Amino acid sequence: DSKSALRIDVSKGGPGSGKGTQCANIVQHFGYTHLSAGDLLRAEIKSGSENGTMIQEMIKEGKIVPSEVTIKLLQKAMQESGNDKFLIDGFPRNEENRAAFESITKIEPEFVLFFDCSEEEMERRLLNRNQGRVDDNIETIRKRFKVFLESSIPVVEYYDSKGKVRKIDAAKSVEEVFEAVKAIFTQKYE
Ligand code: UP5
Ligand code: MG
Repeated sequence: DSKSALRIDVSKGGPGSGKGTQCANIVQHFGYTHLSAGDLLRAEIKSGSENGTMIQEMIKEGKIVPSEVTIKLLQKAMQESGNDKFLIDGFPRNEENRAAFESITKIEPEFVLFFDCSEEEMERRLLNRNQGRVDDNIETIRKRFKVFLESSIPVVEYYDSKGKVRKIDAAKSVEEVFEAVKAIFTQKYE
């Protein structure tokens, strides 16, 4: 069916590992549509939707928003883009997210970029970001790290067992990390 013609890659990595920064670079070079689940959820809060308050509370606590909410936003953004190549950033965050997305959309990622970075460095980046995110305070950051280890790492392990994970050392400079990312995408298209 038409859905199986869609191709997605997934960008994973802890809070502040540089997913958003690198995805912005990737779309410019490789023609993907970048879908940040976190950005879509934050836009939903701003739009004043009925789910907004619930989403805001969950983000403040570093918790994972129910799958059906996030998946609906992703599907809508995919349809509206008119593209057939997507880079999904920061989703799926737990096994339930992953299974629900695959069963609803029938899409599996071609590969998964994993931005590997120490907590120390991620914490430094998040505390320096200064963009007014409600979750960029030390209390919420600690909760985000805990959820990442407990819920998101198992998703990376699942994809790794399928040979889909491409791990990148994300502790280097933005330029150096992008060189490593480019090598992966270039190989993919060869
Ligand atoms: N920076 C980037 N790269 C750098 C480098 N190489 N060297 C030095 N500095 C670097 O980068 C973070 C900061 O570091 C920036 O200031 C950047 O300039 C600098 P960024 O690219 O923004 O990192 P990213 O990994 O995207 O960090 P982000 O904070 O967005 O990650 P999270 O995974 O925490 O946030 P997200 O927006 O995905 O999710 C937020 C919340 O939404 C979640 O905690 C959760 O509550 C909710 N959510 C769901 O419930 N479900 C979802 O599916 C998705 C989100
Ligand atoms: Mg991000």
